[in-house]
Amino acid sequence: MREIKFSLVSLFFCILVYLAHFTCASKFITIFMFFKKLKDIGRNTLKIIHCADLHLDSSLTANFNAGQTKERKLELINSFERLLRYADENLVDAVIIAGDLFDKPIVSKTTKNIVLDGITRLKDIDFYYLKGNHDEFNSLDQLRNLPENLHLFNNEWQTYTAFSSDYYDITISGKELTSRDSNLDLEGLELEASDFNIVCLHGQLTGYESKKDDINIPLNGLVGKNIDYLALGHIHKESVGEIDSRGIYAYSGALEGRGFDELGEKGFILLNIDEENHSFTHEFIPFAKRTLEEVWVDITDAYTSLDVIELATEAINEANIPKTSLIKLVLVGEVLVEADINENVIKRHFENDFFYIKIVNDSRFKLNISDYAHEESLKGEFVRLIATDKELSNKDKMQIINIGIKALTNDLGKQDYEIN
Ligand SMILES: [Mn+2]
Repeated sequence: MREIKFSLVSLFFCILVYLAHFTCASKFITIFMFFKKLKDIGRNTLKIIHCADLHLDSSLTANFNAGQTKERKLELINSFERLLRYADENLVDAVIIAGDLFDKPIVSKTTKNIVLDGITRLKDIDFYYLKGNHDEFNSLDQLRNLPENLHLFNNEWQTYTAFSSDYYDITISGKELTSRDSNLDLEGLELEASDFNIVCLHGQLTGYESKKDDINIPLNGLVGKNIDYLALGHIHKESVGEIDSRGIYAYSGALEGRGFDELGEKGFILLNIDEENHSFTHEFIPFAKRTLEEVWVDITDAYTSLDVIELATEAINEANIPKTSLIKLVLVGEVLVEADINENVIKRHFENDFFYIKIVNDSRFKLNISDYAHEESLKGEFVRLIATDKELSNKDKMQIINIGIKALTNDLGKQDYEIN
């Protein structure tokens, strides 16, 4: 609908230019404001982005080298910049940031400026930013000259009338839950049944597996509150579910994955609200510059590092992983104790193919205890001693034997320990 709006606006602009010859500046402004309001007539779809958990200025120290950390930090900021460009180019009307825009209380000057400057430049888009547990304390609140199109929340319920149509209002409400005050106080949330109501919160919906220190949002408390869309932040994986017969909740997930506990596509949710019939659609838009992927490789029967490289290449190709990704290669299966598998060689092989690769060797040694029944060696003695122990569980026996054999065959070098 914004296309129609633009053609209308350009037509009116021509008239305005013509009128400007005849009118004084103040009248010109009045007429301009009139046409600015007029442009809202005739449109019937509103586009709203729901994003969360951008964690700008995250330290990202785990696993990366210094160069990768610096690059990835810049990419997180760049993704926010890209999101602003997307909103502008796709004629989005509002952006909801459901918490954890920043990773820490202290935000770099550059990051703060990019956020504020970026929002200021998009005057036609309203930003609704609710703080999360990571950015509960940040300096935006203390700034005097916040952009006019940036709307904040606090620890009391606050409802903004984001848009008004001939039919009803579209409201955006929120309450910041903090470590000091995590009481949802649902009695303070009153929404008109006739409006289209969006509620924004940052925390853990109960029903999810929750950590001890999490800020919980009991889903059953939100039933019957006239919520159409609950825009949530805190869980970094996108998910959507039902609140009641009227509304749905959604976690947009993070905009970029930062560690191997945040695998797969990351992005935001785009809402299209049809003003005329009070309906809306929601769509997950994958947006991350890079994704983190986990690839499991069964290396059973591999004997050398090159065997593993061959198997891993197959698995990576099959998973169709882009070169921009960060990969965790998990080696599983059972290998012979005599096999020589060097993780550094494998890592180096793939290092230039991807942004980052991590090798986790979860494979186990293959061992047939009966093979050692008659072996006259320290190894044989050791295996028999552990295998016949009556106190140890089978699992423990295998582990002890694996470690012992590894020590005897690899770490103790090429010395001959055979008993004569
Ligand atoms: Mn959070």
